[in-house]
Amino acid sequence: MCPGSFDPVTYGHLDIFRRASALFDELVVATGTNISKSRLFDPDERLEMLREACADLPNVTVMGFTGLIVDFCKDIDAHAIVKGLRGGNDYEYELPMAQMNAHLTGVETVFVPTTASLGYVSSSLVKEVASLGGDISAFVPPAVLTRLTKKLAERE
Ligand code: COD
Repeated sequence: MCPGSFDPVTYGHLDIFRRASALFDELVVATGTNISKSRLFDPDERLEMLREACADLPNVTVMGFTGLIVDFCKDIDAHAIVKGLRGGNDYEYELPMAQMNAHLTGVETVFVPTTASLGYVSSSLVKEVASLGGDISAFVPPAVLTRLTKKLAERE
C-alpha cells in the first residue's frame, strides 16, 4: 500500500503510484491524516481526487484510513508500504517511520526514488504557489487544478 496525505495528489505522487503498480500485483493507495500538517481538503475530497487521478491504473484501488498505518495494512492484508523519496530530508523523515512500523508488525517499507524532474514537487509547495497566483498546471492533474482553484477562491 502507498500511503500519504495527498492534500492534494500531485504528478510526483502519481509517478510513484504508476511505478509501484508495475512492481506489485495490486496496489492500494491510501489517504490518511498527518497530524503534524494542516489540511486544505477534507478526506472525502482527497479520496475523490485520488480516484479520478488513478482511474487509468487497473491494479490500483484507492481507500481512506484512520489510525495506525500498520493496523490498516493488517486489515487489507498488505505486506509492504511503498514511499517515494525525493532526497535526504524525506529519508530522514521516512526511515524512523519505516523502522517503527517494522517493529510494530514486521511490515516492510519499500522506498522508490523520485523521478528527477519531479523531485521538487510537493503538495505544500503546490498549494503555496497556487494561493499566491502562480501557475501549477505542470504539477497536478487538470481536475485537481480546478478543485484547488475553487477551494482557494472560497477561502478568500
Ligand atoms: N516524488 C516522489 N515522492 C513524493 C513526491 C514526489 N514529488 N511528493 C511526495 N512524495 C512522497 C512522500 O515522500 C511520501 O512518501 C508520500 O509521497 C506521501 O506524501 P504526503 O506529503 O502526501 O504524505 P505525508 O507524508 O503527509 O503522509 C503521512 C502519513 C499519512 C502516511 C503518515 O502521517 C501516517 O502514516 N499516518 C498514520 C498514523 C501512523 O501510523 N503513525 C505512525 C507512523 S510510524
